[in-house]
Amino acid sequence: IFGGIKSSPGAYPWQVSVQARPRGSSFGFSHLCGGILLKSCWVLTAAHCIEGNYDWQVVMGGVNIDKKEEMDQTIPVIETIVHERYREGQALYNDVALLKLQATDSPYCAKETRFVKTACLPSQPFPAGKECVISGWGKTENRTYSSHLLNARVLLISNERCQSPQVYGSLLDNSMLCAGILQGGIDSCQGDSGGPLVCENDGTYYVTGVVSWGHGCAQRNKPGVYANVHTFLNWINSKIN
Ligand code: 4AZ
Repeated sequence: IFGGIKSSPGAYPWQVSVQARPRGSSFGFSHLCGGILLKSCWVLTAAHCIEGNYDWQVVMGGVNIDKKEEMDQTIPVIETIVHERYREGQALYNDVALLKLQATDSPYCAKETRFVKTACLPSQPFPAGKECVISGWGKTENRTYSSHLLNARVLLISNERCQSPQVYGSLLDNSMLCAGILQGGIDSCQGDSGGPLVCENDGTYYVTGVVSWGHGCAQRNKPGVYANVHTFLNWINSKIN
């Protein structure tokens, strides 16, 4: 996150760290992407995160990914589901995937605590200009990953504006959503991918976007691009219900 501030424990309780290690190896897991807890046993992330022959796990509850914290819950992933029409081209199309977690205390996987809670799926899209929040452990303006979970406020940008030639032109399709600050300075970045863009309404937070791509990070006229969760509701519900 560029232009962010440190998050307090429990402020973004749906945030997860998606971690990988080469399949079958005895290496430790390392943070690869963010993710979003939708249900006790389901995490939403970006499809481009789920590539290669890896074992996967998710860690949630804590704010520091470099040390073990009391509120951490670490859960193995038992199945990865990448969107059937995910495609990597000039842009990332249908960049969503679901991770099914291992039940620890059947039927529960993640246990709800002060530090771990699910985010809601939106029933309506939010309007352009709405102030929403991004969070993650990705690269910052110091060009290093952050060990502490950071967050930043960004504005939703209309697709009409984001499809203008000075911004992303025809790279943008309707399953994508832009958010940021067109002047630059505040954005998601590498390592935040798969993580949440959430918008609040009446005290409830709704997952509006999944960090997907952008040209660089926090550059003028190059806002972050997010998978537009509203357009994937049927896909998500068909997998998790
Ligand atoms: C990346 O490389 C990446 N500024 C993620 C988000 C953004 C750009 C790049 C958005 O994973």
